[in-house]
Parts: sequence; C-alpha cells; structure tokens
Amino acid sequence: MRRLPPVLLKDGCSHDLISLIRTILAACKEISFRVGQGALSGVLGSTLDENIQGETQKKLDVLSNQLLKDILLESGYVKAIASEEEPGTVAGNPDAEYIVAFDPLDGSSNIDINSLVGTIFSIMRAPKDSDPADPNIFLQKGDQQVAAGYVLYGPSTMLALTTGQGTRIFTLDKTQGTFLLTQDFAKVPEQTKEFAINTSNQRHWQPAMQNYISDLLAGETGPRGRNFNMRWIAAMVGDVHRVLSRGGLFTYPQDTKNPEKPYKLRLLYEANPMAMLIEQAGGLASTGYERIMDIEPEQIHQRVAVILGSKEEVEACLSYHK
Ligand code: AFP
Repeated sequence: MRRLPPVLLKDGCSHDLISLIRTILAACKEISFRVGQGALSGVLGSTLDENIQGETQKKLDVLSNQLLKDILLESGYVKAIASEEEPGTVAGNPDAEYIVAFDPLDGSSNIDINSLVGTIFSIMRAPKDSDPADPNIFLQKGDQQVAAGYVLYGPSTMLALTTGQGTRIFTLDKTQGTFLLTQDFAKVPEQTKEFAINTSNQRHWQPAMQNYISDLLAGETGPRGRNFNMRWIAAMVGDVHRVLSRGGLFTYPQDTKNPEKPYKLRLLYEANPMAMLIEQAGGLASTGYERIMDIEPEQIHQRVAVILGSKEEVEACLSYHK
C-alpha cells in the first residue's frame, strides 16, 4: 500500500495549495468521524432552519459547514469561501492566493437513513488585487479550477482529488488519520451499461431525455440493442464515485417539476468540481448543450443540468439533444 507522499501531490503544486488541500482534509476527517458516529453523537435529524436554497438544514449540514468554514478562514490560506449552506461568500485573508467553493455535506437527505454522503470542494485562484468581500471573484469558468475533489463518507472514507494532472483516489486510514493513495490514475471506462437518474421525474423531463432514457429501458429489443442497469444513490458524490470506479452515466437533467427551479445541481460546488474529476479521468461532463466547465457563472448558487460519465455513453445521450 503506497503512503501519501509527504507533499500530497507533486504536479508542481505550490506549498500554499498543498497546505490548503490538507486543511480541507483535516475538516473532512472530523466530518467523517461525526458521520460515522451517527445517532451516538446526536447529530442526526434536522434543524428548524432552512438554507439559502430553501432546503431544511440537517444538523450535520450545519456542523460540516461550520467545521470547513472555521478551519479554512483560520488557516489564512483562503481569500474567501462560498458554501451551499451560506447565503453569500465569506471573506478571509486578503493576501491569500486561493478561494474555495464547497458543498459541506452533499446528499444530506441520506444522513438519517445511514446512506452515502460526502463533501465536494472546488479550488480557484483569486483574481489579482481582488476584494475578498466581492462575490464576483467566484464567477470563474470550471476550466479555471486549480484543484477539485470530494470526500465520500461510506464504508470507507475515500478522497478523489485532481490538480489537473489526472484524478487520484485515496482511502482514509482511520488508525493513522492519513489518506493513503489507493489508485494512482482513475480511468472512466469509455462504454457502460449503467445509468443513474431519478426516474420519478420522467414526466417532467425534456423530450430529448425522455427519448434517451426510453431507449435505454427498451434494452436489447430496442434501438440500443443491449440491456442497461440503473442505480440512484440520491447523493451526487456517491453516484459519481461509482462512475469513477466502474463507469456509467449520471444525469440530473432539466425538468419542469418546479418552474422556478428548472435545474437541481449547483454549478460552482457540485457540477464544476465533479466535471473536472471526471474529465481528468477521461470522461465527459455536459449540460446536454454545452461542456459544463465552459459555462460562465452568473451567480454563486447558480444551478445547471448535468450529464456526466463514460465518454461514449455521454456522447450517445448528447446525440438525442442535437
Ligand atoms: P441533498 O444534499 O439535499 O440531499 O441533495 C443532494 C443532491 O443535490 C445531489 O447530491 C443528488 O444527486 C440529488 O440532489 C438528489 O436529488 P433527488 O433527491 O431529487 O433525487
């Protein structure tokens, strides 16, 4: 078993970037412990509050957000942070080089049923001489990300991380408290027989997605000529980890269920970091009409349609969207 190299990743990463990633992982180790404690640590269940997204906040949402926010702002390594659980951005060290956008606990509706949850993070450079209190410093295309990753709190706690030189997978050794490198370069198989979508929204999808999924469900008797399998974890971090591990297509497409909210997933701290991890592992990540990491963000909690995973299957899905 290879140990984590002392500077985490060579790849020409600066000392401050390595220290910033280590700071994020320090918070994630604590979150892993709390998630693992479950009912024993009294953090299950919901608060009486809603977040900026209008979603009921779970106790672990609030705890995870506070842990990441405190450790990052105290570290001095970030100029500002943006979080799914924060209405606006929070200013940090005006002299710091990096900004971090994160979803502190993705899939939090899974907490009370002991299912998969995770932390997703995206690291960007702060524009030169920028104001740490200016939320517009986060409005950068996904291609501007310096690093991206997630920590999956499952039977084992795993980290997927990219700094632009491929996607690596690490596993937390809970006896030592260190993430050990367990897969050097993750590779998404170009073909797959597995897709992930919340099928209960089928009547609300656009015709392109209805036709694509219908052809998958037709199996070997339909136009695809082969059978497909379906999975839905209801935590993007779990579905994306499966895609990174064995291929697949994950999608949360546009739907008309709530006219004010045609999309579900957030661009800055879900779609963009996952898109970087997937593309660095040879997969594709699209909205159906454009590459996710080409999108010019307009506001920090902006939502977007997501179709990502095995290259040939994403291309097949996109062919229905022409
Ligand atoms: P929560 O964090 O509110 O549980 O939402 C998780 C998520 O943003 C994403 O991780 C899942 O893929 C998706 O929502 C699940 O959405 P549905 O509950 O509509 O299936």
